[in-house]
Amino acid sequence: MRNKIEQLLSEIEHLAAKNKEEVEAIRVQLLGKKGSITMLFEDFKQVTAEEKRELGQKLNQLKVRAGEYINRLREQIEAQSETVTSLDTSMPGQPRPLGTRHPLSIVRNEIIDIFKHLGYTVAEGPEVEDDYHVFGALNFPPEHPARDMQDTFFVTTGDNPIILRTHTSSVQVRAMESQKPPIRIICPGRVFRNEAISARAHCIFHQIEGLYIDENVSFADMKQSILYFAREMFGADVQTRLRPSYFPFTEPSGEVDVSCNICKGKGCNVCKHTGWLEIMGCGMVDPNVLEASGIDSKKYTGFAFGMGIERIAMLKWQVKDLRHYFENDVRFLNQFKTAM
Ligand code: 2NM
Repeated sequence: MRNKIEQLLSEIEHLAAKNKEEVEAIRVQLLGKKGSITMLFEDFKQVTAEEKRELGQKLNQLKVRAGEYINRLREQIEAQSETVTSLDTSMPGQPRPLGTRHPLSIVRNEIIDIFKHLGYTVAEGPEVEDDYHVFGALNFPPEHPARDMQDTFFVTTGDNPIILRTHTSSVQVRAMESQKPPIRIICPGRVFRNEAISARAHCIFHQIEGLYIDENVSFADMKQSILYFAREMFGADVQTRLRPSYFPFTEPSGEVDVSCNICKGKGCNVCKHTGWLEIMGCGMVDPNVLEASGIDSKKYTGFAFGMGIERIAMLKWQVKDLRHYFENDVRFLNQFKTAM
């Protein structure tokens, strides 16, 4: 009898049924009037007194377990048939909330698209770089303040320390090292500067830099490319102006302003009553930079430019605080649903 109980206990673990009828058949087979467990209770009457206690416990356990298994099978089958019979194909679908593209991605894509029409291709490179590709190859003198710990995040120290790139020009250096002119690339990416976080500064931000090198590339070519970009980005009636500036890697260098699209040049808070908004820096690539990367500066000239994506997006949508871009508050992000 003990063996019979053990055998049934292990058998019920493997019980399976495809429908209600099969569950009922299993119930009858085990617990029905002539079921195998019911019959065991009959046999139990003949058990000797000293075995009664142990076998009685075992037998009750078997009965309870069998009941539980049968109930579980029945529930499974009912759950299956419920989902099938309650399927109403005429019901409207469950609305799934759509995500939004991040405003910085929207602006980045827009800028890339504009320059693609001028024949630029996208180039990317490492965010963790060596000092040489971020500063050395770009004509930064050894004591330049941008190399300072205050501005740059260091990963290692030493001769050619590993740092986080402070601009995407390092991608352009790598392109100049590995490609022959003509080179026409646009480099979007994250850059890192050791700044205190505020409404106007963040330690991580996004840049797009462009580079065009070929024979006879002129300052006029640069001006016209930038004007084309400004008109595509801010509208056909935008005005641009170029102010002289200084960067180690370009000579001459300039800063580009567009007419304020909020006050139309009359003067307002956003343009600080100047009527102009700065959008980028630019310049003719310094011959030292070309030569450092193995490009013959007697044969080739080029121009480069760089802009902050956060800044362009701020101008486009009048975003007042940089920190919105990094906090991922859906109340902010949802405002750009229609802009993608
Ligand atoms: C800027 C402004 C002016 C620039 C220069 C180069 C390179 F690699 F060709 F030398 N890349 N980007 C550049 C020039 C960037 O950003 C404000």
